[in-house]
Amino acid sequence: MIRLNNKHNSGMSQDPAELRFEADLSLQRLTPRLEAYWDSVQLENALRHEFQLRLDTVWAELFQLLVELYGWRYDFFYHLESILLTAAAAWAERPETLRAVDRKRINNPDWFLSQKVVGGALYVDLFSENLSKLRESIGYFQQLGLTYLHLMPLFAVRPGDSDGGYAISNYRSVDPRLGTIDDLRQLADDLREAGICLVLDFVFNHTSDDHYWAKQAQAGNREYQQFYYLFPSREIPDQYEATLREIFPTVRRGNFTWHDGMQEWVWTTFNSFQWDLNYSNPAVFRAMLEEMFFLAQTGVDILRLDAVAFIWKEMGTSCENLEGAHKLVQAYNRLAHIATPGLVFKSEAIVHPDEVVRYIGSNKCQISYNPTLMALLWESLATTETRLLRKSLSHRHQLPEHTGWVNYLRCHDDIGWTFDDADAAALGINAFDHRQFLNSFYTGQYPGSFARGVPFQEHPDTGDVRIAGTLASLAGLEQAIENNDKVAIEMAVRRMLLLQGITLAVSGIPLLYLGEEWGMLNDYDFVKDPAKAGDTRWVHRPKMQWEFLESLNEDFEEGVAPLRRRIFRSLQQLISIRKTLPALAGQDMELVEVRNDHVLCFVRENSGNRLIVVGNFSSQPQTFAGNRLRTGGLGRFFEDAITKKTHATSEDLMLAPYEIMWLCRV
Ligand code: OTU
Repeated sequence: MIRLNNKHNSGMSQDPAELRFEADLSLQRLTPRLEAYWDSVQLENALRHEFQLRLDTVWAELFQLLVELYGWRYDFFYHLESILLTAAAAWAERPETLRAVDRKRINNPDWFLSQKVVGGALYVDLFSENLSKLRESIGYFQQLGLTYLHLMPLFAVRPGDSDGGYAISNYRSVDPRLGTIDDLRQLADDLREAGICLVLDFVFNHTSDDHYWAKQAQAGNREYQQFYYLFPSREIPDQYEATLREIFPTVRRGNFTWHDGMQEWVWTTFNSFQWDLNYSNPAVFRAMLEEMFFLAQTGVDILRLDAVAFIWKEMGTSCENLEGAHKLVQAYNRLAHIATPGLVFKSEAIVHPDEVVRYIGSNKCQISYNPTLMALLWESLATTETRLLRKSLSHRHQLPEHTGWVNYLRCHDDIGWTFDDADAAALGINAFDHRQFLNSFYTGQYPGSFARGVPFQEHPDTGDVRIAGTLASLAGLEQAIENNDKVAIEMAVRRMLLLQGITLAVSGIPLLYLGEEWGMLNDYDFVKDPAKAGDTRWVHRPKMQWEFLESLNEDFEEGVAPLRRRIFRSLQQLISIRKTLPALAGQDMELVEVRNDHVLCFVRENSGNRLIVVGNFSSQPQTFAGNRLRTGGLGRFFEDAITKKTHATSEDLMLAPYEIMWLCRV
């Protein structure tokens, strides 16, 4: 049945019926192995049965994916068996509290689309020093209204520069400066108790150069050398290089790093100390599956698939967004569905919008960052117009069932202008020139710009650049405070709240980058730390200023305290209002045409509830005829859920500079 074959032609048939037959047969062959494993761990029958039900539903799909990825290998069935037994072990070892979560989520796969879900992201060390101190902040997260917490990578890392934790030397131990695995488990439990789910990164494109596997490779161990992409001469790297992009061109030109000890070129897409894993080797797939399950068992609810676009490589391609990458994600998803079914994947693919959506699906990544919305919100602020934003939303926002966007304004990374050139061209906008303008605007060079951004990874040849900076600094607060300009401060705060008001109301999960709630500014001191100085993204990763929180309940009216208080209170209020509005749950969202290019208007609908969002992206008041909102179906009178003011469709609707309204039927 299995024909001997080569890499380009898997041993198994592509004919669906025959493949199905092969899948059934292989499962039959593996069943005694599975039974023997269950017996060895004395797993009770009910649990075996639950696993089996899920296995039966996804096996054919999983089998096909693995055949397509690895079916050409002589040892395919050995790997298939070990992958299945890895999943079985994960289910057998799954803590009962997590199995309970699994069962709830199987019955409610849309749980993350509730309007009650609101996310936040932070660095443990910068926010609260360590994990045990972070537990003391659970009350703070609740006060703000968070129900989803993304902790930036907190695992053991190489000394010195570790790319903010993204160069992991051991996925099973926490960075000793932050705590232990037990602290992490304890935190996950406490968060769950508090109704907050835990999000951690699955950094699976690369390991640190001091990970055990990398060290073994350096010591000459052939088995582990095959975990990475190593080349003795420039010949092959040069051939790949011909079609590769450079992601961190100021770190090193090209995608390969020479290793003196091994006398080999190592594939390093990001920093030179981040070694790309070789997923064409099924041993890597299985090894990382084990690491994934280990993370899941600590109580992680959502795994952020870091740098997912890069995990599969093929000569002559960009080695980004390849079919192989999609198959790997899908195979991991199916295995998680069998063994840790409550676990949700979040895609981190900051790539062209057509490619971003391809990672999203209930059998791939259920949720995904929305880099296009993020970039276009900033674009709208710079141009004061919402044309490109609306163009993009009109045909790009709708997602498949049981999936959702993660909508954010800032994160720990840079801003890249990832809109579609054709969307821009359709509006008469030249994409190249427009990106130049946006870069000039957000680095504060463009005349009249309010922004204080910093360039990141300027490409020496193409001049291409991305933007670093905090929400507040990019929205004008830094400049305004420096100039002690009250009007400019007011405008900056309004811009921030306008953007927050949009991400809290479009369909999906809103995700704050903590610090935003206080309007924290750029921190230029990162250059003093040699491990950070070379990476300008640190400018927007400031240390939490707890004195802001202390000033929350004091009532002095001088200095910056009242301003910080206002920013915090306003955001906190928007979040709590969001949670009361069932129209903001689910996926339904439609643009409303109001014939004013400075305005964004859309309607949200969910089980009979409706809400219209209107936002003014200009520094001037804007007006449009109220009856334009009738298509939104609100009736003749409606109320702004934020200010509680009523309006009538028979009158003009007046929006103050940067004003946002959430309009509901009265
Ligand atoms: C991710 O981002 C992380 O978010 C970064 O913090 C890491 O440095 C990096 O991976 C390596 O682990 O290049 O500038 O096109 O934009 O995956 C950020 C996708 C990054 C990349 C994205 C990557």
